[in-house]
Amino acid sequence: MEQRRIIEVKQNILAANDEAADAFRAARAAEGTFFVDVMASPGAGKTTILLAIIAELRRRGVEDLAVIEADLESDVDALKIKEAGVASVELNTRGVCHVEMGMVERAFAAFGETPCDYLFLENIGNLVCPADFDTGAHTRVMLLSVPEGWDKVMKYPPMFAAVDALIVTKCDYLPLNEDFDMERLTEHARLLNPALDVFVTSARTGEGIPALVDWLQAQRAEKVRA
Ligand SMILES: Nc1nc2c(ncn2[C@@H]2O[C@H](COP(=O)(O)OP(=O)(O)O)[C@@H](O)[C@H]2O)c(=O)[nH]1
Ligand SMILES: [Mg+2]
Repeated sequence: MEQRRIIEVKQNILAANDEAADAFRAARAAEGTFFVDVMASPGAGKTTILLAIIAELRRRGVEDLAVIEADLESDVDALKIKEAGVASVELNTRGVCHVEMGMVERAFAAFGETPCDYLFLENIGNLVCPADFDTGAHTRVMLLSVPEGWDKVMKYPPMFAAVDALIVTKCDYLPLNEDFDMERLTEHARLLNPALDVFVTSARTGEGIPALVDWLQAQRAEKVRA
């Protein structure tokens, strides 16, 4: 009896969140803002790859960029983004392990609701809880860094099933991590998510970043008013 009540409450919370997420997604699409949710474990390279993506977008003449930096605490990542000259809002969840719509709406309002071409969310470092919560993004991506090991696809399947793209990061470590099996990772991930796009990248060397940005630009063209 107790267990059933807990499940009902979770379903109600998720349903209300999904409704708000759909409204947010539609509003941003109508004003030309493409919203990308970036999820991964702590240290997988979220902030670093965001800075590499920002640099590549700028090389291509895209300047209107903004980042919501979610963390349990601290403004460390938000400051790194600001130092790169990009509008950034810090979203401290105060210990909550995921980001939900009320938080996204408040963070977005803090930008002054000026439309931009790309809005990124660096989600909480966590491969579990964020998979459940729609943040109103048009595209969801996850990172898996080479040092974490390819077998995380078997341990955290809901995250791999929830995203549009898997971005393998820190591929400059591949020569040191010979047991990282890219083929098995891709095979298992596509069993969970047949439509998954996979990118192999290094923010350190720049490998794979142009291909990833090509894909982001194509996603934007498909999902958002020009
Ligand atoms: N070798 C290497 N290190 C990286 C790469 N990307 C990030 N790092 C390092 O990994 C650590 C964590 O990166 P960070 O972007 O802060 O991860 P986050 O916690 O997911 O935002 C930092 O020391 C980065 O310099 C990469 O492509 N190659
Ligand atoms: Mg970070």
